[in-house]
Amino acid sequence: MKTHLAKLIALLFVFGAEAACSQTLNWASLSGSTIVDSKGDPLNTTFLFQLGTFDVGFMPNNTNIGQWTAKWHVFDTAAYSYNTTDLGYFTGTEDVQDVPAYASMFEEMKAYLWVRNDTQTEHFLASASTWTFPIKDPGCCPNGLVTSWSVSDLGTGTPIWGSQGSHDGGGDFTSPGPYDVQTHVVPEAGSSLLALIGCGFALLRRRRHLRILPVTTSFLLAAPLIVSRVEGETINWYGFPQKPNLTSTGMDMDVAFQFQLGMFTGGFIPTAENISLWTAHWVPAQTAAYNSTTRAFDTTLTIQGNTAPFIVGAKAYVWGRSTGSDKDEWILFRGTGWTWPSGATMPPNFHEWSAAAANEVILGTVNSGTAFLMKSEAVVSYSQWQNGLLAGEPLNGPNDDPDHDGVPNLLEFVFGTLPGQPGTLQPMTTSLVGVAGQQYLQVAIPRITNHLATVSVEVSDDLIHWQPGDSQTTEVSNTPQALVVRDNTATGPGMIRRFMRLKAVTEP
Ligand SMILES: [Ca+2]
Ligand SMILES: [Ca+2]
Repeated sequence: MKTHLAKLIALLFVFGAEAACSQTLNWASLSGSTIVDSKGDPLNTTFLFQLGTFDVGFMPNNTNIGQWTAKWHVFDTAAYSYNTTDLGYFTGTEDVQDVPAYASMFEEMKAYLWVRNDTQTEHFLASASTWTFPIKDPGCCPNGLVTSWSVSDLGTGTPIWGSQGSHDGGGDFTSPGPYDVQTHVVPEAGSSLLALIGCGFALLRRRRHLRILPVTTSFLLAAPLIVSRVEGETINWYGFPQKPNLTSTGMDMDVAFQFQLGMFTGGFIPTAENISLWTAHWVPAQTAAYNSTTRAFDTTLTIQGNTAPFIVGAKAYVWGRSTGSDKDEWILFRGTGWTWPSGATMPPNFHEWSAAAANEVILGTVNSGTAFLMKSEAVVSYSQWQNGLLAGEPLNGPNDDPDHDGVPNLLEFVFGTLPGQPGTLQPMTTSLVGVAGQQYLQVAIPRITNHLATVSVEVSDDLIHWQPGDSQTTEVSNTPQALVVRDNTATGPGMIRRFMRLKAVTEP
């Protein structure tokens, strides 16, 4: 009976889960732009490039710069790159469908590009006449059309702060351009005023002074962000720059890394064995760029409401990711106390969520007493695997079998075998197990957990009608070694026959 059942394990190959609808906004400078500060020096990595908008009715100008931070809503933070050959450029991509509170906060609002350093002494703020955040349409754009905004859209417009081309906006500068983007400094009088406002908050931020080096008095310029806000909670989430942060191969994390604070929807519990399902369940609240110089990410989120899934008490996670040509790098962690606060608490609280305090690490390594703080793990998509092991091979589709060993590429991917070298599939162990006096068919599937494919089991009693889902099968265990699934319908001598098949699904 066992042998018979084993032979009847069928394989079902399904490819190309329906493309999710997306409404993507790409915003960038041109490659090779001259992006400089008020002295004409290239911007360093302490500068933040953000696309966002301000509170309804607030018009930023050069007299109210002290209120900008409190009124600002971040749509997306860009990665910035600079080297002497290519000069500088920044680029950001965000799907409006993925931004929490998009409809209430951004829809039909004027979009601004705000460039500033971490001490808030240098700013560039501008908007082009065409930059209006689109209306969110959940059914929009299955063909993946992208809206692109560029610094060149600014045309002959004058920035609110800083300069572009020959157009000089607010603020002081010592090195006239023209440059593509130039930040300007806050004039002396304004700096004094901001520092004064900031003093009241110095105590609350004291711990931050301990971990950010070097400490300068100009840091106080950032404080109005908190002081002028009277409603809502604030979460400062960061990776403390004590130690190196490494990738799976032991390299330093670089600027391609991006960290998000967010949560998983629908009761989904992420594990290292279900990583292929994370993206579909993930809702980010905020994105932070990784600074490879300070080896840190550090940003602050203001909570002013509790729109689902960001309800009070929901578990928050930090997910760090980097995309490469042959593999991605992921790390996912949280602290036990990182639960979403109420946006209506008075007086507002201030939360510090540090990677160094993370004690629930789902993928990668964090704070394990080693010489590094964080270490990510490699994650491989089908297309990355295809580009590596099937380069130049025309039969590279998921159902193709270029090595004629009877194992289609998708299953070679799932089980980690070589698609260009004939071999056999990893054996799937089937057995009959006894539960409460009944016998049930069970299978152990030794799939590769860091390959982004979803593996599931369907059952049948006639090999014609197949039934999927939790009501039909029970996941006995899901470990790095194997996914073990048991049929929910009893079988055995004299009873109905039962069959199982494996279904593998992957994104292109
Ligand atoms: Ca094959
Ligand atoms: Ca093979």
